[in-house]
Amino acid sequence: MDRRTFIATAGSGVAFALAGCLDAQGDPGGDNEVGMSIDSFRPEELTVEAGTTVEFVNTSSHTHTVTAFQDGYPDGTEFWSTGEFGSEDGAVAGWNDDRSGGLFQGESYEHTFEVPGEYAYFCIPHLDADMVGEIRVEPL
Ligand SMILES: [Cu+2]
Repeated sequence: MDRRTFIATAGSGVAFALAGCLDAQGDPGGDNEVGMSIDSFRPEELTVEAGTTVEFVNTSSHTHTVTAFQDGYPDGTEFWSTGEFGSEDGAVAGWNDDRSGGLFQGESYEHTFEVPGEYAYFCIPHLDADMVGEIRVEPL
């Protein structure tokens, strides 16, 4: 198998795995995945090892965001969010302007957590419903 064939094969494998993540309950299908109901992250708390890429999958019919709290991530790491905003204020403004950062039904967002610590995040349109979550990253 030459390199190009290998890449094409690997790519289709990823797509297949993604489709397998979704189920009817709004729950994710894998260890390092967070699904979503209409107003909550599932699970709300997830513990992973440093260096893990977590996939946030919108398993609901509502549009959500995954947005770090401005004071909710360890020193030495950067703000993270759908839409790749640089701050919580920027993410909120983007959402209010034109729904930037919105994750629609079936879409997913990935973030890799390299530094141990606690990462608190929320969904901008559903903060009033207490749609918040936390990723706890443990040292290897
Ligand atoms: Cu939401």
